[in-house]
Amino acid sequence: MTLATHYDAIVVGAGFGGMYMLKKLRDEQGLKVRLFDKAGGVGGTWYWNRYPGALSDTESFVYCYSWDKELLQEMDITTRYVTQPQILSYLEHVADRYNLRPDIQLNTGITSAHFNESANLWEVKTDTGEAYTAKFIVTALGLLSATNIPNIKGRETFQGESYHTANWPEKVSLEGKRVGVIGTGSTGVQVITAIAPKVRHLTVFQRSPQYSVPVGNGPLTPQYVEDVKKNYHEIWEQVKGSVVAFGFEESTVPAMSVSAEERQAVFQKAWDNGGGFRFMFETFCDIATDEQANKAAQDFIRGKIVEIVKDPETARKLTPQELYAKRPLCDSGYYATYNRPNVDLVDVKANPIVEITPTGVKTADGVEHALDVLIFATGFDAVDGNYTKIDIRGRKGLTIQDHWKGGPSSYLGVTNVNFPNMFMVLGPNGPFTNLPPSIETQVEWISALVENVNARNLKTVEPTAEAVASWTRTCQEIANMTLFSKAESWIFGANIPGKQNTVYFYLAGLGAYRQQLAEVQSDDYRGFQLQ
Ligand code: FAD
Ligand code: NA7
Repeated sequence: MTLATHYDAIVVGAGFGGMYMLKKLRDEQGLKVRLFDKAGGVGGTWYWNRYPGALSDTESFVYCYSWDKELLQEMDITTRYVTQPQILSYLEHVADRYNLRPDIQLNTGITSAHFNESANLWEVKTDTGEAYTAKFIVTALGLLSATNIPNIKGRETFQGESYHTANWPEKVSLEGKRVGVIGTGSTGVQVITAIAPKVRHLTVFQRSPQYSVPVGNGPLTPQYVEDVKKNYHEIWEQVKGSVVAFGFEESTVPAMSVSAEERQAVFQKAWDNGGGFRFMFETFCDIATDEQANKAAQDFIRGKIVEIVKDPETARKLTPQELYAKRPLCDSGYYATYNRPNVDLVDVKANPIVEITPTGVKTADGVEHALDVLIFATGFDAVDGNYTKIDIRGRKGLTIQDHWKGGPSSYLGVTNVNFPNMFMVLGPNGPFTNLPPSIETQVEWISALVENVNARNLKTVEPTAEAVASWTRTCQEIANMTLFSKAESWIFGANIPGKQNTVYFYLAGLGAYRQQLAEVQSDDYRGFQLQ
């Protein structure tokens, strides 16, 4: 029997979260740390999602780490948004800049993590047959990372090429091919818009139509970039005190407090400027909370769809009638894509997919849509999806699946009762924001807690059951104040058949979240059992 190698801390996931966690624990606390990722490279989301059109819809200047002041000054910001290859190369640069790679083990999936109560250690196993122990484990598994491929009859029989957008191979040629895309979420909107001009024919299988506004991408002036770099300190202060952390001030004006003409002008300005979160949160303060305000935004976007899409029947199919309360989308000409002669839209709510055949997709009307390539832009088993794939066991062998059978829970989005010394980056009921600043917030807070535990020579830290229950209740109460809880999307687990439709986020914003963390810390880690 070979003895398990011991580390002070094991980190899982080499995205924004895991890499910063490795740096903090190794370089600032001098711990012996090993980071594992099943991917063949660093980057997390941006390693996996290489589909055409993949772009962060957070603006470039705030889709990065804020902690490396020199890197912020060195960054080559040229366009308003950053593409997948740019973000991947940024994260690869971070791995090199901080010499993280020697402590990162790629192509290694964590299959189990069991807490040994007598030794107060995590026992970790990998899909490469290795065994490790560690005092701490930090799971930075990604909240949009476990892919969702719907179980459509005949899926395995398809003889053409088939890809999920989040598992996109290095080189795929779509030129001259008949391509089908299932899914019209954020990813579907991006991939559809990007590939339509290249493929011979594109068939889009749409289950739910989407509200989307222009992204407004384009080159930035040197003056703009200079101003950003000069003001980075203030920018991050604003971001970290704001709600959605997207780098703009959220509006404080209720939509119905202004005249219809003014409202229209505000929406038009936001439409012309671009950005999904800006449209939802910078225009008025109550689009996500008030039905009337929400309807005003819906009506505006519906009006745009009719204006843009030439064929009335296609426009009708593309027009959502539901609340505007999913993650707000933005695009580079999505609706206009349907004016192209090589693009067809199939409404699979009215005309469901009955099966995937060796040569295409068959719908209920009996039509077989012939395809060379089938793309699944069908999203993710979000938030807890990667957790429940691992055999994680806490005290008394409690599995994470059993622990979360009433719905995923946490204290502060980072810890769980019965799972001592385990910390989650972007775990259930963490903030719903532009994510790098939230990730940083959590990593820094976890790092401080680990330091505290070690400085006091403690064995374990875990929250109380009451603290977890209270945080879950708080998240539920906040969610109920928003319209997001009334829409069916991954934000509430509604996209996966059989998944708990419940709260998965703390929706009060990053500023409020940071305040909660700071209070808990200054109150000697209120809600935690330190032993
Ligand atoms: P990830 O980057 O998801 O990394 C998790 C890593 O964990 C992965 O590499 C995975 O391989 C690894 N892993 C998981 N399970 C295991 C296991 N068992 N063993 C070993 N390794 C494992 N956020 C924004 O704020 N703004 C945006 O505009 C935005 N756009 C996005 C667009 C797309 C297409 C997607 C998919 C996500 C987007 N996001 C966006 C969210 C994005 O996921 C986060 O911003 C951020 O990249 C998450 O970083 P992370 O380190 O937490 O997780
Ligand atoms: P999303 O937003 O979950 O979108 C997935 C899409 O796939 C959505 O249109 C779904 O329709 C559709 N879908 C899922 N299952 C099916 C089946 N069985 N049949 C037809 N259509 C289906 O995932 P994305 O990847 O686009 O975006 C997720 C986040 O990643 C995004 O918010 C960014 O933050 C990055 P539905 O709407 O459920 O009817």
